Amino acid sequence: MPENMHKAGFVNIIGKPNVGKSTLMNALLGEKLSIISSKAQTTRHRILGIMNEPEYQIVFSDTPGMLKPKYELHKSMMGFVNLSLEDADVIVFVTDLFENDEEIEDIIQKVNAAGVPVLLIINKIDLNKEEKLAEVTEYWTQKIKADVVIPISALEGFNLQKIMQEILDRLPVHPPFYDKEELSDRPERFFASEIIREKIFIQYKKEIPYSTEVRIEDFEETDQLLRMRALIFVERDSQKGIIIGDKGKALKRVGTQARIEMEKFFGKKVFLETFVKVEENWRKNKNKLKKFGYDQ
Ligand code: GDP
Ligand code: K
Ligand code: MG
Repeated sequence: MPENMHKAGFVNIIGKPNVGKSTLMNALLGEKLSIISSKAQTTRHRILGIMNEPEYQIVFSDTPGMLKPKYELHKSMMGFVNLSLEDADVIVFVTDLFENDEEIEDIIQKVNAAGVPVLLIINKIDLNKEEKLAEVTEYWTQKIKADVVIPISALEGFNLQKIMQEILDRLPVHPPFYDKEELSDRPERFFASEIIREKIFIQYKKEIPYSTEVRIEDFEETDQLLRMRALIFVERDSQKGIIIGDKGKALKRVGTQARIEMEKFFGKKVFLETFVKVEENWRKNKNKLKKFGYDQ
């Protein structure tokens, strides 16, 4: 194809916590890049997922759910959301059948003022096929100035082709932004730490997932094997015991589940060691956040 016909752009997925943003990005890419759990605030970073075809390159971003910041980590998370409003060529605003605009009125204003096309996605229609959709569509079309409204099920893959078509129709003619082999801008060790965080989000209750951060050290790769040490940081000494669990069983389960998923993701054997450390109140401390890569 002629080079001056190639399309490329940034398609940024935003919305409230738990509406299915990460599930949608993974489903569009056919690749699990973003971690998913039933708990709000699972996604903490902006995560790029790059879709490469001969004729186009779509750079998707998954973002943390929009919320009113309650501590420093939230501020950094909302920084990622705001940034993604600034560089978008297309905004994919996701909601579901149950959400309202509480707490996000000002971000909605920014979405409407962004000056780029907005696709309004109503997710989870597998949960309630017909009845609620008209009412929810009516509600959101009054809030969001959208080009088009698309009801979908990210979980069941319903109407994803429609999203792709609407994106491609609006994608600018532009050379690729990234190497066309790239799937993301993140190093492998980032995905390793995210996989561990997902298992922690799924396994532990209350404050534990929110108080936890994961760092990967000594990441070594050979043809057959990936070897790494994971440091799991918690905010207080008492949380350390909870993470480790009786006779170390809880931590062992996290390690095993993470290893199995990493072996699928990286396509090779993984040797994973886990250590738990206390980093007091890291979520509220700017310098500690910076150290963990939240420098937004
Ligand atoms: P995010 O916080 O917006 O990124 O949402 P996630 O992708 O982490 O999903 C939050 C929860 O909603 C998870 O339990 C998903 O399995 C679930 N979910 C996502 N999409 C759908 C959907 O289309 N239908 C149903 N029933 N559940 C979904
Ligand atoms: K979630
Ligand atoms: Mg998410």
